[in-house]
Amino acid sequence: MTRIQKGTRLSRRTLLQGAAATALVTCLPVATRGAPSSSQTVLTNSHWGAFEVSVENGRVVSVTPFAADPAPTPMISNFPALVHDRTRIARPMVRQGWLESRERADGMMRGREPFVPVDWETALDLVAEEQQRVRETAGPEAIFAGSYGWGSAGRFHNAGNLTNRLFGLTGGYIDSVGNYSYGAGMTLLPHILGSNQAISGPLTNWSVIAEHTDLVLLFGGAAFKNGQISWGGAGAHTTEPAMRAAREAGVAFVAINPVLEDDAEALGAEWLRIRPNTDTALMLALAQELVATGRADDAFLAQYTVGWPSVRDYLAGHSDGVPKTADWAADITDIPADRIRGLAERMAAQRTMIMTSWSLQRADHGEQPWWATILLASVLGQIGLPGGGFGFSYTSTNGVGTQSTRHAIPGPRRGRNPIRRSIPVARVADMLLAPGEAFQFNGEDDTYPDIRYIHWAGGNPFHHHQDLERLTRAWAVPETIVVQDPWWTPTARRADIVLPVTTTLERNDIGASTRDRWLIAMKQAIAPVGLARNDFDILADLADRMGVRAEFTEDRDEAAWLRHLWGVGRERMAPDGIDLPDFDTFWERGAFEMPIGDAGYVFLGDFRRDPEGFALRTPSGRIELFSETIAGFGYDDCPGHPVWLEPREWLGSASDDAPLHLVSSHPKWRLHSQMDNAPLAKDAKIAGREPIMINPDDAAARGISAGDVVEVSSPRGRLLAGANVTTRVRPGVVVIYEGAWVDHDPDLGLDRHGNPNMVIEDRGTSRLGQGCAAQTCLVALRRYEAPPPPIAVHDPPPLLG
Ligand code: PGD
Repeated sequence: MTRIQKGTRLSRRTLLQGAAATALVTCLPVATRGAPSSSQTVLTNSHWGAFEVSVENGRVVSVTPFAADPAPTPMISNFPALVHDRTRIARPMVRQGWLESRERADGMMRGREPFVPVDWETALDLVAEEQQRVRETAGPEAIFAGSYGWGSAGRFHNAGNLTNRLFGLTGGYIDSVGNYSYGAGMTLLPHILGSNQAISGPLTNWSVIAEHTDLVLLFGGAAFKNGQISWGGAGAHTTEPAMRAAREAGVAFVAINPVLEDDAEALGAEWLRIRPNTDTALMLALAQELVATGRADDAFLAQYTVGWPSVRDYLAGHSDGVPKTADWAADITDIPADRIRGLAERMAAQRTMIMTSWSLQRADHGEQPWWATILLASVLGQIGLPGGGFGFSYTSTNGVGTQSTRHAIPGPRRGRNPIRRSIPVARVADMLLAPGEAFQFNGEDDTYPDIRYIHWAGGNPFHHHQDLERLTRAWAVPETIVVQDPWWTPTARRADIVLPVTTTLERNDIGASTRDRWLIAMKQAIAPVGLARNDFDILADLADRMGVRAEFTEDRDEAAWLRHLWGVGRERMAPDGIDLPDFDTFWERGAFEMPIGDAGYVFLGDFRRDPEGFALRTPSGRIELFSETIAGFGYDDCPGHPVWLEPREWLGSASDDAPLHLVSSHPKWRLHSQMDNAPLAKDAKIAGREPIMINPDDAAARGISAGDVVEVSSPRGRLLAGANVTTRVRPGVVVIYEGAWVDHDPDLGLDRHGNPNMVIEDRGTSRLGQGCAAQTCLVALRRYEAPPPPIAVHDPPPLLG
């Protein structure tokens, strides 16, 4: 190990010798180190839920769902193959060109050059040296460690947090704020409701909905598939059973969605085949219909909201000359006006719950459908009543509205970032391409920093970011990029230094999600695969080189951290009457079930009962239908109250060049890009590519049959996908689930595999939220006539040696 001193630089000769000496090892198949020879079964937890892992001779051979899980996902069956897949990174690697030329290497060659295997000492010396060099020559503001991504479950081994912790201790870094899931919504809601509880919960319990609600409006549709996933883990998948129970109790559902998912049928939902990105217009028209027919709850609006007169004028058309009538919305949404009027009548006559998905705000002006949801619910006046009102997360992730007791097991503190500077997370390519350029975000003005070094752990921007060709150009800008990941993802392939990480089955942790009532001892099942190491150990050894090991580790190893974090959580939860066992007892038992919490919980019930005592943390203390704060920002793309603004791309502006709207929802068979290299996702491919759902009318017009390879294009780029011709998608709309590993063919200039972000524009939702706007995209579609090129992305990249 080399302790990095000012100006230290490893010679190229030393590095290449190290590489040559280790090259032989990388030619061997990925194997486990020190794997137990006997069979064993251990319990663990994951974003896909808890399960038991059976191990034989050091290999994971099968998994069994956690006994208490009422609806486990089939995706856990991927683990045996996934953990030992050939795309595991066997050992640390350095891009050839970077090894030869270091910061002068051509950034556009990232992802196109072979890798040179090196040993851990060499790799970590290089990383530490690069950080030091950049810090000394360009300052901490040239380091981006705002690494974003789902990583894996476990309170301790949280790759992103640990990365932030190290870089905070070594002088600071540019961070990112917000997320791709609900970046626009989470910026908006504090202005309107005073908090993000409408996203993070607790929300009105499903048992209350089953008892009191007559009608559930699902803006964004029903999505059991999204309920398979829970950030941090799930001992119990509760969303699907809760929705089915509500259905059995007589609740009626209306799914407002361009796509008919299986679950909408299971719920007997009426399907309103709305045009994508037009829900705001429908919501405004429903509100106006309630007003025009005398059904608006004026007393609720007067007592619990501010700004209603301005919004009422806008709905009536007094402020812009356009009354937001059912006929007006019918032209925009393609939902007949009498159905809109009928729906408004039903809503007012019954106890109605409005559930709006995260995906709706992941669009141009994505703040508007969420603000309009709150407006519509306010006009209806049922907010805070059992089974009435609204919520934003019910159909987007597991466990919302099924329990409200929250664990308090912390992770290691992220710590302070001395330079306190960040960008909105989805603006990463703008930052890299335009250093010094001004941007606006939630009332603040700032400029983008000049980034020379990127450290990414636990995320896959070459899946999650929009306009991947543009990201490729942006990614070429920094001098050095380091990626920590277990697999050769598209992002790992585009790094200069790749550090291989263990999966959750190769380490110990505590599994706990705020949306789940189970705390799970995540026990190591197998030895690390290849030379993989835990993120914590990698970063601790880097901390050593940077002279901050003691501050980073607090003199604890994995075992000591788990004991410590459990102890802190135990102390924090005791005053709430939650009696956690001591750590040893928990670890031996393997799982702890938290009390269920308030099954009768009603979101904003307290506020309704006592609006002064439970005033919202907004400037007015009430629901802000008009926000002076937001109006004061002066953003024409997000004015002071909810409005219909034409998206920059939508079916209302479709042309012959781009006649179809591409929706890229979350997949049924993987989590984002995780498990794309596993059996379920691979089985779902069509002609080896990600499926694209096409309506039979659109397919026939283009001579496309089921199973064909098709090309999807936009001004941003091109991709190939496999045709799934189905009436489950409305005409004019095509659907590709996000997450296929991009497989760019530089000669053909297209993605061979079907990542929708190849063709989606990279622009924020508005200057308020600057969120990811992936659901706004028009494309062209044609049958691909040439012989389809083979897919290479599920093979490891070329290695030297
Ligand atoms: P994941 O595939 O979960 O996607 O984007 P995100 O980057 O979070 O990536 C997690 C990465 O962490 C994987 O590469 C995985 O291998 C790695 N990993 C897993 N465990 C570990 C670990 O222990 N240590 C380390 N170092 N790495 C680990 C998700 C993002 O995509 C999100 S949240 C949303 S909501 C967006 N949704 C859409 C969308 O709807 N449509 C489009 N077109 N695009 C989207 N992108 C966004």
